[in-house]
Amino acid sequence: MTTATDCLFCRIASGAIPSTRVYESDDIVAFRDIDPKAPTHVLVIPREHIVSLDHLEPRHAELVGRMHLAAANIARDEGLDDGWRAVVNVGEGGGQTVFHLHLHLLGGRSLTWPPG
Ligand code: DGP
Repeated sequence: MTTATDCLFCRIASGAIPSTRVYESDDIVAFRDIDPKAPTHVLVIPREHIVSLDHLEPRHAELVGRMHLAAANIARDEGLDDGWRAVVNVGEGGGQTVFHLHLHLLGGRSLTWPPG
């Protein structure tokens, strides 16, 4: 697994920085966002240091699928029966501030479209 010692989310994945985990597996960790934008706001990340969707390689296809399956299972566990949203910000212009791939799972309130 690739890790970056100076990457915040690598350090959360390893447990060096505490977080409120809701799910983990061999290759994925999910934890609550520190600054939630909805009653449920969970970040689903790969343990591997991948900078963004722009940095995916073909070998990551199943991993990205498993990240979405994890999000759907967490949404079910959180009781988000009315719907929820999965968002991935890509690059500074896309609103990305932490450069380790993460899927935002948002739910528990009415979500408008389009996002800002
Ligand atoms: P983005 O803007 O898409 O890169 O989202 C980064 C998210 O990461 C943002 O919603 C806040 C969250 N975040 C930043 N630092 C921490 C942290 O130390 N712990 C947790 N749990 N979340 C963090």
